[in-house]
Amino acid sequence: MINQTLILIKPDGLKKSLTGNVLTRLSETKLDIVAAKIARVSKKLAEEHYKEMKDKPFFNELIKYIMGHYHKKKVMALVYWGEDAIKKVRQICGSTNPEEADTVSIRGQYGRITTKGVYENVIHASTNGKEAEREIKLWFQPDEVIMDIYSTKTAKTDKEVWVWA
Ligand code: 3AN
Repeated sequence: MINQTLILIKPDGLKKSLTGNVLTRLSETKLDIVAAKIARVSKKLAEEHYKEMKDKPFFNELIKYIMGHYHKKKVMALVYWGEDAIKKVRQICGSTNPEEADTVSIRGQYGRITTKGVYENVIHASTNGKEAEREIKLWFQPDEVIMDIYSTKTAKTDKEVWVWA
């Protein structure tokens, strides 16, 4: 089944200069990159992204971590598209807990658990199709994705836009 998935190279991955390593590992999937950007993560975006984890004891630390309080204040966000994209990417990422992840997976190779108990696992990848849609729509606007992966509509706004001077 063809599908798409949101990937985030998290602040610890950027701080450790792992972007190239992670993208090289992901290229093993032979999937297509259809969107990519470097983004600052606001509290609002972080809380929306991790809204399912709201009741977890580590939620506040998780929000600080993804916002880059402990590393660089940026993430790299990408959308990968192709046959079984969600499954293939999750497989290369490895389990959530870096200590339990397959040692040759991205999280197994590069992740760690901090003394505060936060999993710094370098990469995020969508869990399933529903989550992928929610996350991709949260992180990207339609014109930032080079394929028509979800239906779109035109809307009138009176929003001020930021343009080059
Ligand atoms: P995944 O990212 O593998 O889909 P989720 O969605 O269960 O995992 O968790 C989201 C994030 O929350 C993880 N990437 C990790 O950073 C953090 N996390 C999950 N479980 C724990 C835990 N038991 N202790 C600390 N941090 C956790």
